[in-house]
Amino acid sequence: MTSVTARAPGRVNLIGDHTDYNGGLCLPFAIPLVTTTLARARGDDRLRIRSDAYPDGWTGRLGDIAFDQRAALPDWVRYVAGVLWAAQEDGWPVTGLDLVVDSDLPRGAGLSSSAALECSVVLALAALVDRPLDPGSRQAFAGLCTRAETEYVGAPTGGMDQLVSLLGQPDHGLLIDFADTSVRQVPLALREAGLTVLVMDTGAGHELADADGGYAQRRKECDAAAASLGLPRIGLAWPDDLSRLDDDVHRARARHVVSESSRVEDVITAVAAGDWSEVGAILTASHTSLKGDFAASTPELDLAVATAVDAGALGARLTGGGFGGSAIALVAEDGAAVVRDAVDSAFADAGYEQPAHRLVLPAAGATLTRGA
Ligand code: GAF
Repeated sequence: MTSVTARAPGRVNLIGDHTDYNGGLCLPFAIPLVTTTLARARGDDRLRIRSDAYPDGWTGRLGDIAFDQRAALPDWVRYVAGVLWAAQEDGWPVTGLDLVVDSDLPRGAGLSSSAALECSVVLALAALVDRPLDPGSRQAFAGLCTRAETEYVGAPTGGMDQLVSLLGQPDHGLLIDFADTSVRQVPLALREAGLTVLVMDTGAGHELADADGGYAQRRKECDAAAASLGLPRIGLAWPDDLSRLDDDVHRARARHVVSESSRVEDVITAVAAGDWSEVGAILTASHTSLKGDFAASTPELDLAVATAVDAGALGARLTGGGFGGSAIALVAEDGAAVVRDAVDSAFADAGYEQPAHRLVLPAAGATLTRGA
């Protein structure tokens, strides 16, 4: 029986956080840590899902993943089942499947393990049902995965992670404009510039699917700010609209979103000019905005960012949703160890758990292999 293996990466967001669901700009890149799904079509309606990376495999029938049955599934299986559900909704001929999932992405680290899981499943499924796998199709698959996450799992996320997992390219960032969901590959010649990105996982897990959590609350605040201005999404506001927001909190959230999209544009300009010091300064300004106006940081993330910059990083910021997870620092290859050691010492002095560090460069998006 035909089997396929799909590998989908996690991501680092270089800049542009909490802009996707607000209709703004972001510039993430895929990283060389992946989730792998080995998939085989069955001749019946049984689903067998298992993993060494996740607890509690699950076996059932296609009927058991119906929308109103989803609460009975183990947490991580909902991300897999959500993709199968969304594919069925889109008219894909989904049959019974055997799925084996593995992953080297840490969960809760803000590196998009959920999107990598969804994207590995959707790519494997697409191959099994003979869908084309070109970039345009992949963009549609990202939308399908986002619906799985927002509607089936109930995590009110915005779509950046799925797009970059499916469309990322080595040595490129993916500029995404969520005003119209258009994408453009942006060369990021970090290697040639002798630079690399240090990911500092603070170990403080974040949970985007929590309906009462910070991420969901910020999304509501942004929606309320947009509604006050009569806009569909706050990322579509002009800077001079912000003074019309009477609510201080809404004005601060909106100021972050609008200024963050400008910072993405400024980073694109600085990258094109090869001005990496300027890129670093903009990353640090992004963190200040995420910490202050958006209140999405934590003491651990702030310490990682401040220490990295003091120790010679060109710039640093939290990456992804915040409220825990990881920060990134733009560092010279030969200065990375100094930055890492400084962050470790600062965490030890503060009594925080030691962060996990990784050096990453923009890597390939999801790939597919036919046969086991
Ligand atoms: C998380 C979400 F999944 C993304 O959609 C995005 O909103 C990000 O947080 C913040 O930029 O990764």
